[in-house]
Amino acid sequence: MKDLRDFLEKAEKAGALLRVARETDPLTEMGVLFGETEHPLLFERVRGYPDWQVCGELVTTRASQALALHVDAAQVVAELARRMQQGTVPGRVVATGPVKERVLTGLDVDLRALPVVVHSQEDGGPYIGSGMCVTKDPDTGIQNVAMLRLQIQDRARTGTAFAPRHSWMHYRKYEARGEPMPMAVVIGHHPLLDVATNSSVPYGVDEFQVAGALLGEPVEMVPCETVDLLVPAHAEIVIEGVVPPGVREEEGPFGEFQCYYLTRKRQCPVFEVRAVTMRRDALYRHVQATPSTVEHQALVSLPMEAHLWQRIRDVDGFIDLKDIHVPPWGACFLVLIKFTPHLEEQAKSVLLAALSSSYVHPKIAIALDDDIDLTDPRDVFWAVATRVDPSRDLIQVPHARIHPLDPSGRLVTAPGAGHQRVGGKLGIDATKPPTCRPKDREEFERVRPMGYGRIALQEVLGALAGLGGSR
Ligand SMILES: [Mn+2]
Repeated sequence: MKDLRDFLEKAEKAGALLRVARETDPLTEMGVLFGETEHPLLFERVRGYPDWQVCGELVTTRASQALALHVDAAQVVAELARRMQQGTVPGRVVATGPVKERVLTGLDVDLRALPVVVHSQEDGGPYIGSGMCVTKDPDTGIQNVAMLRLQIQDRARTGTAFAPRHSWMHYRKYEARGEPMPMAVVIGHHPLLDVATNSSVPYGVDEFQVAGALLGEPVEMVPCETVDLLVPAHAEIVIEGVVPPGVREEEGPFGEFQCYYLTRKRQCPVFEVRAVTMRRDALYRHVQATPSTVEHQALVSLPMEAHLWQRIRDVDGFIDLKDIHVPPWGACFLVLIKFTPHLEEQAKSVLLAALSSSYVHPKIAIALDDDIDLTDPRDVFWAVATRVDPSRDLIQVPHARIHPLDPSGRLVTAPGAGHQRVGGKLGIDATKPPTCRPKDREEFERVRPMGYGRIALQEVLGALAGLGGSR
C-alpha cells in the first residue's frame, strides 16, 4: 500500500530524509526551516503538540520526485507525462481504513489541536496549505480534488480561498440552489496524490483517479462520517464539513507561491467543520508556500512540466523535445523548453503552444537549444544574450489572460474568489539556426574548455586528497 509512511520509509532508506530531533515551534520556526531545504524534512518533536510529528518538502527536487515515481531523475517529466496519458484508475471503495482510527465529532472537533504551521511573516495566522479538498458536482456526482488554502479561524471553522476553477464551479452550483456544499479536506498521503491534486486535468476528471494512474494501483476509498463524499482510507487526517451558501467572511493575508501578499484581506466563503477523522498516531503533512524554492511551487510546476511535455512534443506534428523546466526561481510564470530545431521557425510554434495550454501560469516562454542546461540560469541567460535578435526572435501577445496571482497584470474583476487578470505574454526564441541550415548552425557551436567531459576538478582534488591517505 503506497501512502505517506511508505514514501517516508523509502526516502529514509535512500538517505534523503532529514530528521530534526530538536523541539521546534510550528508557529514561529518551521516556516523558515522548511524554506531552507529542498529535501524531505521530518520534525520529530513539535512545541505545544507533544503527540505530533510534522513533515514536508517531500517532492521538491527531481531526486525526491524520482523516488516517488520510482524512476531515474532524468526520466521524471517524460514518465509522469506517460502515466498521466494512461487514463484514470478508479478508486476501490473499502469499509474502513487507518484514517478511521479516531473519529471526532461535535465538541471533540478542534482544529487548533492540529500542529498547523505559520508559513510566512505577515500571514493572518496558521494556514493548512496541504489540504486536498474533495467536493462533487451536484449534477453528475463526480468528485473533484483541489489544493486550497484554509485559514484556521476557530475550533471548527476555516476561511477558504477558491481559485476560479473546478471546486469554485461546484460551489457556485450549490450556492445557486441555496444548499451547503459538502467538502472533505484530506491531509497526508503518498505525495503522488498531492501531485495529482495539482495536475490541471479537465473538468469532470477525479484527481484521485489520476493519482491511481500515477501510483499504478487504485486508491482505497472510504465514505465520510457526516457528508456524502469518498476519501482515501490511508490518509493521515480527514476534515469533513460544509461550505454554506451566501456566506462571505474576511480571509487573509497569505504569502502565496509567487512570494507576494497580493490578495491581502478579502471576503471569501467559509468551511464549517463537522468531523475530523485520523490515524491514532497521525503525521501532519505540511506544504510550505514561501520562499519560491519550496514545495508549494514544485507541486504546481511538476504536473505543468508533464502537461507541456505532452503538448509540445506534438507541435507541428513532431518536435525533437529534450526537456521542459518550470524553474522555481520563475514563480511558475516562466517556462523553459529545450529541443533540437530541425525546421525554420519551429521555435515560434513551440513558444505559442507553451503560452496557451490548460495552464494559465506561463507568461514568458524561452525556447532553448539542445546544448543548454535548463537547471542552470547562467546557461539559460547566456543563450538569451548570445542567440536572440530582439528584432526577430520575440513574440509578444498583448492583452492576454494571465494568472490571477501575477501582480504584473491588470485586475479585471473584484478581488476575492474567482478574480481574474489580463496582461501581455512573451515568447523568446533563443535557439540556434535549425539543422536544415547546417552552415549557419555551425556558427553557434559553443566553446568548451580543453578536457571538457573527460576530467573534473572534484576528481583532481580527490586524487590530491588521496595523497594524504583519505582515499
Ligand atoms: Mn479538477
